[in-house]
Amino acid sequence: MLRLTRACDGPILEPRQDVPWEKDTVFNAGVIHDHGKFHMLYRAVAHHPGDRNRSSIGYASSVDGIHFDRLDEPVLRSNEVPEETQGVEDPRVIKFGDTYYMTYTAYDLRRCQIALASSKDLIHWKRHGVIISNEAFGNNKDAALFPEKIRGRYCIMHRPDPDIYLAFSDDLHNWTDHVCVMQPKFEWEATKIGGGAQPIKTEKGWLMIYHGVDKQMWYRLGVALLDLEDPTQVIKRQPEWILQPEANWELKGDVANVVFTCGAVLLGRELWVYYGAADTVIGLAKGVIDDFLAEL
Ligand code: BMA
Repeated sequence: MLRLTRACDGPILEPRQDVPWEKDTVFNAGVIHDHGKFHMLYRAVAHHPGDRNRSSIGYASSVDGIHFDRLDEPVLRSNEVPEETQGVEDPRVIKFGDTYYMTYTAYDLRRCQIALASSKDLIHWKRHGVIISNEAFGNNKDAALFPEKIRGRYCIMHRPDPDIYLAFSDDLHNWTDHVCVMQPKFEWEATKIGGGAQPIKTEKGWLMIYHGVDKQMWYRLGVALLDLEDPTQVIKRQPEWILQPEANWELKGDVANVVFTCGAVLLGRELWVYYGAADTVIGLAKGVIDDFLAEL
């Protein structure tokens, strides 16, 4: 059975109390390894008494993947466009050519929708607006682009509650051929499942690390392998979770009992999975890709 191993005793990123927009929590980070560095886009929240939380997205970078340097200002703020009045959440990042693309949840209190932004340097982002609106699918979250075209088209995963869907596009804006690929199946994911890290290409298929929510609202991570040529086909899905809240900082925080990933990196044969813990801090867990491929 596959399990991830925690890389450190504690979180690798915690809120900076002296930085107003991220003074209370940092979590759910998209991560990409490029030009010899780890690049992290993370969700940050400052609590405002009497008001609802609003999330921003910050940028951090690191040479060793554990010690990150952060910017003083967020790279994407809430409330700059009507669809994002209540926040920008849960970024996932990939790169096509020389351009980085970030999918994230645009939240305006009434709706959660899938939005897209692009950047040449991971710091200056251009908004492309909502790309999967809630008109067709209701509240939607957990979108991640595949880092390569599939049979000539872009591919995205998204999560109309409670299932994981894939969709296809010629231009990253108009998405068609939506198909449900995974539904809740096991007890640890009985309430809902959703995409996690950006899909990772391996020789045997697309490795998908996703999250599952049980009836008690515990968030755990699971793993599945999707067909390389046709990722709507699930090759295998491990019945057991690969990471669950166990450490104190995963069990206690803004939202108790949560591990939630938006980004993973394949470094040689090691899989590095970054995850939000209790919606408050960021942790790192690792696995060996050969173990995953042998099992899946
Ligand atoms: C989900 C998302 C995540 C969050 C999780 C647990 O619906 O909003 O951002 O980590 O809930 O609160």
